[in-house]
Amino acid sequence: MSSNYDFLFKVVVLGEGAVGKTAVVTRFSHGFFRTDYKTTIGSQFAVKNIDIHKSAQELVTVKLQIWDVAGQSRFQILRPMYYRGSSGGVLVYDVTRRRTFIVLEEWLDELERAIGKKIPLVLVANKTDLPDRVVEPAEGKAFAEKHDMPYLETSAKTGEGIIDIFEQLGRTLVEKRTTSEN
Ligand code: G3D
Ligand code: MG
Repeated sequence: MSSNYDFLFKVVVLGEGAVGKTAVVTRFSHGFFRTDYKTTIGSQFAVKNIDIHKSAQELVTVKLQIWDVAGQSRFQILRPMYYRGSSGGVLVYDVTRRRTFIVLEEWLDELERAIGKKIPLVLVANKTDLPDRVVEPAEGKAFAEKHDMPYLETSAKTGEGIIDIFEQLGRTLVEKRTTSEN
C-alpha cells in the first residue's frame, strides 16, 4: 500500500439516493473501498492515490479521501458533519430520473451552508449507459456553467468518465492549493 503523497484532500460525493454515488466511488477506488464504522448512519469513505500532472514536467501524487454521504432525507441532520473539512465535491444525478436533477440546487445549498464557502465541484451525469435517459446533456451543461463547475457524463456500470471525475477535481484542488493558502 502506498503511503507517499504530495497532497491530501477530502472530497464529498453528494446527490439523491440511488443516483450511483456508491457505485461511482467503488468503481473508482476498485478494491480499496472501506466501510467506516459509521456505516450504521449511512456514510463511508474510500481512500485512493492518483498521479496528476501539475505541469508538463511535474507529476504529483494526490491522496483523495472520498466520502460517500448518504443521500436519503432521513440522514439530512447528520450530513453537514460529513461535509466539514471538504476541499472539493462531486455532485451526482441520474440521467434517467429528472427529480435527481431538479434537486441539485438543494444539494449545493446544503453543502455551502455546512462549510460556509464555495468549494470546487464537479457535476456528474451518471447512468448514461441506460436507454431511458430523460435529462439531456445540454441541461446538465447549462447547470454546470451556471455554477461554474465542469460537467462530466459517466456510467459506473461501464466505467465511462469515472476516472476523469477525480482527475479533474484533483487537478483543480492542487492548483487552488498551490496558488492560494487554502
Ligand atoms: P447511491 O449510493 O447514490 O444511493 P448506488 O446509489 O451506488 O447504490 O446505486 C443505486 C443503483 O443504481 C444500484 O442498483 C446501482 O447498481 C445502480 N447504478 C449506479 N450507477 C449506475 C450506472 O452508471 N448505470 C447503471 N445502469 N446502473 C447504475 P441496484 O439495482 O443495485 O440497487
Ligand atoms: Mg450509496
